[in-house]
Amino acid sequence: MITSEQLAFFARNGYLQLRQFIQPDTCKQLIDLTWERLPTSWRRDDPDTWAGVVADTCHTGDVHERRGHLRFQRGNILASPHIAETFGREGPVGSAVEAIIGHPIAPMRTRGFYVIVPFVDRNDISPVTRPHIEAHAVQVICLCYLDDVAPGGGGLSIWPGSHRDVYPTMASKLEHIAGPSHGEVMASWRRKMPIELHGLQGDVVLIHHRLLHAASVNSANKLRLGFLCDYLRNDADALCEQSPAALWEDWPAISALPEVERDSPCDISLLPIPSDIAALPQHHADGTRASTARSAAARLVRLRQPGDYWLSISDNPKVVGHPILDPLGGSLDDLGASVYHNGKPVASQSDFDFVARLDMSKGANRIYITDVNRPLWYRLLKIQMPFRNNEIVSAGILRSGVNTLTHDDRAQPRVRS
Ligand SMILES: O=C(O)CCC(=O)C(=O)O
Repeated sequence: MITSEQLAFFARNGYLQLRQFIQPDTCKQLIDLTWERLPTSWRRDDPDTWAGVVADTCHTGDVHERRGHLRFQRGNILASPHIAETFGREGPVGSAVEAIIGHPIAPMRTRGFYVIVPFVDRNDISPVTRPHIEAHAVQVICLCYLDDVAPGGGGLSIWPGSHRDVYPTMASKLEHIAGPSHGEVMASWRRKMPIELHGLQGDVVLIHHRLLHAASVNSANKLRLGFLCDYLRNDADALCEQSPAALWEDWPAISALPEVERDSPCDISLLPIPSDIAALPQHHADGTRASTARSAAARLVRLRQPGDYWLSISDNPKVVGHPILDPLGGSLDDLGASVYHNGKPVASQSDFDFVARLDMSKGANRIYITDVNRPLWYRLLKIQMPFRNNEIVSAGILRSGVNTLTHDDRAQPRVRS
């Protein structure tokens, strides 16, 4: 079902757009599921109602301060039979991904409904969103357009060809661990204008995991309605621990293409971002919570390394059983706790929860958590790959007053109040 021309296009450019690949009925069902998550005051036929403060999975904030980007990643999305049938391993999208990779895939991971609300009259904000690669392990990312996406209407921004430069800058094949040249390579691609993939209802955009991409700004008069999911090979855990070498080493279907098809230059050459656009901010500086939980999590991703110890303190009890470093709770300012490691104060590296790397000394380490005046939970994580299986070395509730956590390499930490 995937032709060798399509494989070669993916190899050169890092993406493939399968036009009208998903049935309109399925798209309509998924649109209905999206609307179940949008504010009840919003009306499908009235763009004037698409404004104000919205709570999505990432945080609660004014929709325009978030460049119109909303993500709904929880709830009954996984249970929807339309999603499993269409995007699951045996469905048309899962099969297309397996054909591109050329190796059995693991069960698909649903990311959820990604909505981009029209963002008008904001000429003082950059129309180009900063590109990224994912913070989590993934090999192929899928974005399905649930409705038509006109040019300028919130189509995915991509930097074709960037996968070839970015892949070798990583220290893991799949996890986000940056190697020494990563920052410089990212900076040079960030200076280029992306292209935007507009499309029709049912189009499926598949991208290589190291292709730079971004959610664009929607300047049309309708919502950009999308569904996102991720694919990995069934042996992804082992790949996470390996360092990248040749670009197509884990893509047997692409490796098997004749070199001339696989390795020809990218079809599109990108222009530099004009200086007047490059000078514009991504958000309004005032009134904008630039540090959303999502960007806090993205910052932590760039800092964690296998073997590190990280301490989190949160007002969300879920932190106790959660092996991923992301903050889960509220703003750091509201927590009120202070932390000392071997007598020295420790600052949080996130604006949400208290999250900090502890440079453990050999032998006994003492961590004091003081000024606890409300229910708070802590966890000490040891980072290991795959990152979703980080070791929870110790976790529990903190008592009011002073808590002492001890840790050394030979013993499990203990907490006393
Ligand atoms: O919604 C979109 O168009 C893209 C979302 C995206 O880039 C991402 O979350 O990785």
